[in-house]
Amino acid sequence: MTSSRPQRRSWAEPWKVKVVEPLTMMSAQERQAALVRAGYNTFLLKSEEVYIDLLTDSGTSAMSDWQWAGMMMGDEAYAGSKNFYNLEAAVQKHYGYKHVVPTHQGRGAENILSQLCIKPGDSVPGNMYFTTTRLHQELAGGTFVDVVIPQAHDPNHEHPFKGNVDVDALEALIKRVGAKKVPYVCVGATVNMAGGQPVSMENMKAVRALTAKHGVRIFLDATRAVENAWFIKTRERGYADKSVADILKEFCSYSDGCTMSGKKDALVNIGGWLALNDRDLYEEASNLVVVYEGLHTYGGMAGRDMEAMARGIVESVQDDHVRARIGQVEYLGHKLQEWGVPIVKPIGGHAVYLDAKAFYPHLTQDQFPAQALAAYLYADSGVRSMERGIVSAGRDKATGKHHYPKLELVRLTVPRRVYTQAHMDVTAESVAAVWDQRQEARGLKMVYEPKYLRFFQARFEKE
Ligand code: P70
Repeated sequence: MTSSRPQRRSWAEPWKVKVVEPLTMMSAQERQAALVRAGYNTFLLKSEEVYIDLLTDSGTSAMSDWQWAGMMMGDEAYAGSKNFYNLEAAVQKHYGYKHVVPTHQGRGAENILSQLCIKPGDSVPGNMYFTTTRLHQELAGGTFVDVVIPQAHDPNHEHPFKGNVDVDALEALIKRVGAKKVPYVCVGATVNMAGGQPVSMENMKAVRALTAKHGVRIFLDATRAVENAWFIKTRERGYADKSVADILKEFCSYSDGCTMSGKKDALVNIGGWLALNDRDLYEEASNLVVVYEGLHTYGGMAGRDMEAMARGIVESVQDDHVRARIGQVEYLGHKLQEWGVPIVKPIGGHAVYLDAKAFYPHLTQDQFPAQALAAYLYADSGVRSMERGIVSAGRDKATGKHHYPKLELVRLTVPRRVYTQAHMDVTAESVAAVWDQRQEARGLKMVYEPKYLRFFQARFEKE
């Protein structure tokens, strides 16, 4: 055996390609013009202007032939579609909750949960903020309180469960404001803004034990809970021989319900749900859903969308699927790590996060280093990524000043079952080229700032 032969057996995707979608490639000059037109905001690029689209894993996954076949089985009845009952059964079986309210996507569920549970003056603890989740909490009159462990804010810390809740900080909050002012704890698994970092089963149990003592509920943001289950399987003692499906169900059992964006783990282009164990709360939710989403048996989705999601859930909890999905993200991350490119460690479940502060130490956070890095990467190769730093963090609702998050990141988000290893190679090589040019990088200034979730539509110019 030659010494260069790797001592391992590789995994490969448990599927083969049946349909392809051609990509467009523009010249460097055309990309530069597109960037200026888009105000240096990757959200404002046209998808035709993008070569490899790593903006998000949300709604961008490829569906299987079984899901597409399910689309043909859409029962588009206004009320009581059979696809709803299939979806409800899939959520009950794999997530274990009693009641299911369908919504058009995750934020629809967040809106309903926030309106039902949060009163003005409440505090809502969570393991790091998520943009839409926090906004709905604030619009309902609540204040988000970050109770993630401090290691989550350090891109170099190798804690295996960086998404964990700081149980002492949570207890201190409950004691300080009183349990009546804490409507629920929102646990995100995995934690998107920390770099796709997981929560351990042990931590979830500890949060459950603490909140049970105080009569406080737990609602999970289950958007990437399947990927979280994979990390429990591979990193936590006692879970190596359990299936992702069993781990997911145990994890969810320590919560009272969940909000869900089906556009991620559940392998669909649109859809979500709110799941609840409490019958009374469910009745209120299924009443409120008709105001914002649609009847409680479709919630903004077509019957065919619900069928695709019901089938997507079944596929999503297969060990082989999750192994290949996270394996691809790790492939990209390891490559960058080997080349000395600063990324968030450990590598997350759905994305590799570039550390823009380490790329551009000569820029202050007010010069939007992550926004600039995403623009340089697009200019280099047409790879589209997303800013996850000061622009995403927005402004403090009381003072109106910028939040200054410790993490100033660019997210390379990998859609599920869409790109090949060669696409990952091209991406890594482009990131490395931008890394080599880091000293010449210039910052940006914001010239248009929308009021809500500014990162989606803000515009920038070169300084
Ligand atoms: C992303 C997407 C959506 C999301 C999430 C978590 C942990 C809830 C939601 C909302 C899309 C996105 C959303 C806001 C800003 C940027 C991107 N995340 N919880 O790309 O679900 O989009 O279905 O309403 O990650 O990370 P939905």
